[in-house]
Amino acid sequence: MSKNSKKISQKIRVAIIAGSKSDEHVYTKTLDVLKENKIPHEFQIISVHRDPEKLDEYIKESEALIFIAVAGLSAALPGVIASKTDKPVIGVPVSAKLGGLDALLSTAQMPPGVPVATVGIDRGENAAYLAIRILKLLD
Ligand code: AIR
Repeated sequence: MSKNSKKISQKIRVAIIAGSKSDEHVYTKTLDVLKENKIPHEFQIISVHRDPEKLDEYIKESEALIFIAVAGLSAALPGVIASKTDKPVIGVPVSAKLGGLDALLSTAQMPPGVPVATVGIDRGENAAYLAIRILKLLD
């Protein structure tokens, strides 16, 4: 492997954003799969409702190719990210209340033209597997 290609492969590929530390039981599944598969990634906790400016800045600055957004309750995070970037966004609804149905609908029911690829409730690992499948298209 040349020096240059090594550098490219180490670039951040996936950005994981969770709405709260309380989503840890879900986002650790995502992080574990990305680590196991040696996918360069970065992780942030940003609540879109509590800190929208920070989210804005982060999306603009991140060099990641894919965003994974993990949130419960009125889970606007994945949709807001999708409204601010053309990169693929994978949403993970968290079962904070109502068994996660609230977050599932918030995540999946996006308006036309602003897609969020939604995995199952608390299925953090599937978000990572989907991101890896998308990244494989680049190889
Ligand atoms: N949340 C945080 N900001 C906006 C939303 N939707 C979500 C978190 C978490 C739940 O609200 O993703 O699932 C509760 O967060 P907390 O911080 O009160 O424990």
